Amino acid sequence: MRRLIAISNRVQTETEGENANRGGLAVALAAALRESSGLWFGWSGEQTDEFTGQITFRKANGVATATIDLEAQDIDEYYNGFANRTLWPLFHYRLDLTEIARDFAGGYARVNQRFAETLAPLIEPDDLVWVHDYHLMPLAQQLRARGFENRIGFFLHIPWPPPSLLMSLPDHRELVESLLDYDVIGFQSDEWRQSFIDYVTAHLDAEIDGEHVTFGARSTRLLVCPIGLDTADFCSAVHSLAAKQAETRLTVSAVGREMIVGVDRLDYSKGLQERFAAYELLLTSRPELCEKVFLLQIAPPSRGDVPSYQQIRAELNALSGSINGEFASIDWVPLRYVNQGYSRDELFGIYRAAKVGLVTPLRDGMNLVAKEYVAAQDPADPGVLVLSCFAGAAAQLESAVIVNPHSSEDMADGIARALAMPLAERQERHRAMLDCIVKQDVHWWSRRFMDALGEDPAPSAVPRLVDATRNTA
Ligand code: ADQ
Repeated sequence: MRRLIAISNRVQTETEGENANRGGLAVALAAALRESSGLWFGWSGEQTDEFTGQITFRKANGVATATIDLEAQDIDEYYNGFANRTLWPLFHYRLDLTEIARDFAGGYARVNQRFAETLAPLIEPDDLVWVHDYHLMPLAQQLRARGFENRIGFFLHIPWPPPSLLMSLPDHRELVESLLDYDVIGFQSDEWRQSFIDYVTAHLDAEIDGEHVTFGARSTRLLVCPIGLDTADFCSAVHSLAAKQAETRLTVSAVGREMIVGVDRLDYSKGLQERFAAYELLLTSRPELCEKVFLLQIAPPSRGDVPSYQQIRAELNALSGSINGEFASIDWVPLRYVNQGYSRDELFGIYRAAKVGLVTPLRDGMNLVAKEYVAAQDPADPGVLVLSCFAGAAAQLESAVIVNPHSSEDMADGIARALAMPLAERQERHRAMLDCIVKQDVHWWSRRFMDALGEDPAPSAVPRLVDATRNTA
């Protein structure tokens, strides 16, 4: 088996441990790397006075890691700047929150260069290189410039925006061209791949042939490869004490009321304000539900250095206060809003205690919480997933109650429908979703991507053919 070198912005180090609040990427990557005895390279999350390129090698949860520290200016311009204030909002269709600054773009280019320089001595000719996410799009170009001809793949965990949005980025063309130095680009759903193809077709002199795009001498495969859960590992929590305790604690404190749960990083893409507004409408329009239900929203803060995140946090504090002020009684708190992280086992118990799982992002590459909620249910008496049509997960979990997160009315209807759903329908929907979550788990995902990465390159001279992936109707 060829060695895998995975590269992502952050690498989870041992000190953060299994119980830390880890993003979807960290959970998925650890599983993929353990399987292939690979090396995981990235930023430690630490700041240094001056960048030296010194690498710290560790073993974390069975995975070999190599990390570097970054300077304050790098963190400001590359991470908080271009990654989180430019690309993240833009790629989540939030042009209103997208900040364009040359310093940010300069920092992004500099850190990608530093990653390539530091990583170069670690790469052997036969290694497969797998780069993750929007922080590191130009990395293949940087490695190619240093003479590396390894197979290099890129997986985009977030959406790819339509061309008209992407063009707000001053260097949109350079960014896309740099991506075409990869051999494989993976997308979470066909919608994001199609947006990429739309851009390449309209703005570059590139040729599309089925799944391949040829630009200059290189052919890149565009692969739809939805990320999955480490389902077996996650479901093993059914036997854990922490899960049982969390479930019991919630069931007891619910005193017979039905629980609706939301679990999200505190991020504007997750549609939390819209969700609170829909819940408020649910209580206003269906007073018979008052005292009968409550919403537990778990939302640990993230990216606290970015102003838009400070703002959304303040808005959510105000909204939750106002909902509780309006509806609460002496022994009923309609909205329990918690800014805290929980272990995976505790989350399993929390999901299992909830009659409804509310996953309503305005835009999301995939959304693993939707899959975790389904996986944690008791098949004999499962809860119902209410899922945004704008999450990548909606393409796979078609048996969820699908809602439009921009419409409070649609969401309130969806929640009411979920609360009233008969057992047989709940079981049927759950079975269909669980089947997909078990079959297309994280191992399926990494194998699918690695198979594409390891396969022989497509011929570089591809005849000009009709673009078979476009709907020309
Ligand atoms: P994220 O935006 O971080 O990831 P998501 O897929 O929802 O989003 O994953 C969040 C993870 O964090 C889940 O595993 C969840 O259990 C965990 N988590 C959330 N709240 C927590 C809490 N309070 N305590 C502990 N853990 C918590 C990005 C993209 C997604 C994509 C993933 C993976 O934005 O669209 O699904 O990468 O590709």
